[in-house]
Amino acid sequence: MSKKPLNIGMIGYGFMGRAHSNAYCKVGNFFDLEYEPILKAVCARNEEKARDFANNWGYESVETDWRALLARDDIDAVDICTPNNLHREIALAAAEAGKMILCEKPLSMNVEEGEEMCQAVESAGVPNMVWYNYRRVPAVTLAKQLLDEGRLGKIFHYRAAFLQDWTISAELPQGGEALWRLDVDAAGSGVTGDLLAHCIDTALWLNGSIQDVSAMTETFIKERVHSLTGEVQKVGIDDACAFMCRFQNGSLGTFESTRYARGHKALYTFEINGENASIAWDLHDLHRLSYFDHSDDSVVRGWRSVHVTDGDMPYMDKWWVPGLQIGYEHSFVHQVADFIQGISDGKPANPTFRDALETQKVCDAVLKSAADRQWENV
Ligand code: SOE
Repeated sequence: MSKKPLNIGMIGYGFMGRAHSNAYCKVGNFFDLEYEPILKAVCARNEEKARDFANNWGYESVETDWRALLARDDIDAVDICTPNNLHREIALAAAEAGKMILCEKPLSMNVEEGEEMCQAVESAGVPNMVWYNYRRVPAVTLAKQLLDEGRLGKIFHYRAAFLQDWTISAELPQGGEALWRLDVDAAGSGVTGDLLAHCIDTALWLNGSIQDVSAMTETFIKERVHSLTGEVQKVGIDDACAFMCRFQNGSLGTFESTRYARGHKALYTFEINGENASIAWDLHDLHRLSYFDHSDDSVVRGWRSVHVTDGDMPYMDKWWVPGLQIGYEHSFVHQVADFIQGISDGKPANPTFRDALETQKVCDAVLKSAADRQWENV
């Protein structure tokens, strides 16, 4: 069956631009879908770099102004891979132009912007999704299935951490192409929006709404040279953040994130403890799900390490043969596949902008709680 084209216009070409482009290239080879992504155009201010990116990934054309990209009739879906401070403006214009939108996480700089973005895509009626990719790691999707089947029983605890160590040096500048995540004007926040947002998105999906939070943040290095101005400027982002919370289902949550955990490059972990069973997952071993079932015979009871590679496990029938694992990049392929399937079914793939706004609300409450040193309702 010949597939219908889904013409993609990518804005930005950083690390996420690569991850998403790879997903568009691969999805049609592994998933049987009605639409095939076509890499129509990549857009970035630096034309030479955009052209190199286009040549490497096979984009047909290059734009240097995102408004020109949005004005094109041959673009169906816009992928926003820019720093966070551009998400809102581009998304509003893309919705007005009637384009489908795939937006990099976090949705926005804050809840107000996020609300506007939700209203824009909903009144335009355009399919929309935010790239919280870890939902589509098969072991994480399996955790969701086990929870939905009620295997854990009543949930008591949810704990998650996302640890990195790449900003420990005081010599590291802030701002500019590679380091915008350190610049509050471009990023909105530090680890809260960049890393904890992933943990919060997964938690809301697996364990339901969060009621209230009590948080602390720290900025360990108070001033850094700005890459663009060359001047020493105050650092406005949070370098580390920890918070506790109550979920609507009565369970307690503890979350921690930092870029100052020497030895950890990208250690995302979560553990859920229920009345009957517990689940744990670790990004460094992403194809495994740890599972403890209290109903096992006591003589063999213990933590199992489930190798999530069999054909009856989420997404795994699309890949190799049982026992052969997949990796980080596949979570993006799965997300594109679900997005395309959602277009065919008329059922939006999650997380939509509206779903991602819930994560934004928790992030804003966390930052406010830390600033005010008190519990904050979400
Ligand atoms: C930051 O280093 C980062 O690349 C995040 O921006 C991503 O969202 C996360 O998945 C990995 O770490």
